[in-house]
Amino acid sequence: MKTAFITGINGQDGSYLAEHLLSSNYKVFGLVRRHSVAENQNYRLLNKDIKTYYGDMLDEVSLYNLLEKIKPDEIYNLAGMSHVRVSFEIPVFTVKTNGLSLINLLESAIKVCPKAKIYQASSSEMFGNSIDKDNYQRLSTPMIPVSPYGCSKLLAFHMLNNYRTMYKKFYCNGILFNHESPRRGSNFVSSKIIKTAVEIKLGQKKKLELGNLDSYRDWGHSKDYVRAMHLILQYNYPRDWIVATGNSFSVRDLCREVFHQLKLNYKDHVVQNKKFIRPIELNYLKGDASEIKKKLKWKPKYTLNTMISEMINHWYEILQK
Ligand code: G4F
Repeated sequence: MKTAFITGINGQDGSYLAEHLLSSNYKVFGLVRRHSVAENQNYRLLNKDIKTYYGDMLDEVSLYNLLEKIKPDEIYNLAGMSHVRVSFEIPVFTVKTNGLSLINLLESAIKVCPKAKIYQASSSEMFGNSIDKDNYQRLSTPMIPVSPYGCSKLLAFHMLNNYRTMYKKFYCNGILFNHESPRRGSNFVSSKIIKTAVEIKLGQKKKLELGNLDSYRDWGHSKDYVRAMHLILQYNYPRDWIVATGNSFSVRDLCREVFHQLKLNYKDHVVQNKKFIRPIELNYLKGDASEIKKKLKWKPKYTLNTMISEMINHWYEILQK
């Protein structure tokens, strides 16, 4: 029985990954930060076999002690400050939490569980507005981030690669494009649009306020992407991978589809509010995931439309109550 340690286990990806690994016969441990509202601590962790410990990516002592106690075979580093717009307001915290803290994890792992494989949650935000001539981003596309969040992730990306080479370790970056689900926080655009559209349908709200409607994203489903994380650590050798659907839609397209599924017209309800416009925008993301599809036989099960309907049903259930 293999043992996995997941940082950020109570997040969207961490919780799905924990369930996926349990179903693959792993023992699963996770790191959680203390939350002042006890009910919010583990609310995404539905399986009682998941064992969690308090800790913090910025507290190297907690990481060291936990890794020494658990001695995991695989570490998935999913913890972090994941909101791009918020990163403009708390840049130092973002860089410390997402970038510098990885060094705490790597240094501890090398000392107390030197054989552990490590997966690092890297992000398509690292590309910034770089785009290849064929409109895709891939491993060779220049990484020139346009947000503190993107910079923090790029620092971690390079750190992990350095440690992999220096110490000859099985450490891998998964460069994941946007991925959503019913467990997505409602301040990310997919959840915000779907939740508010359902509130409008139920007569609880009239308007949906958004920022830029003309940015494009490659949206997949978190459940599909956590399967990719696991496969990445099972490959013959350590390397970096792109995980994406290869399709790109604008925020406006997403609004159109969500409201259409609810038999509404987005034009009647969506208004722009400058508050949600970012100081710099990443305009277009479309990932070339051909390598992971070919070499790891990974394939998404969800389409954008099936994901939207699952999220609509989720918010209906909550909001009707
Ligand atoms: O849903 P978003 O906040 O996601 P964003 O910024 O693309 O970041 C997500 O994906 C990254 C991978 O590329 C991850 F690394 C990161 O952790 C996160 O998961 O915004 C998507 C788009 C942006 O262009 C934004 O400007 O939606 C636009 N948008 C328009 N109105 C809005 C809003 N975004 C949010 N959150 N809220 C709005 O009202």
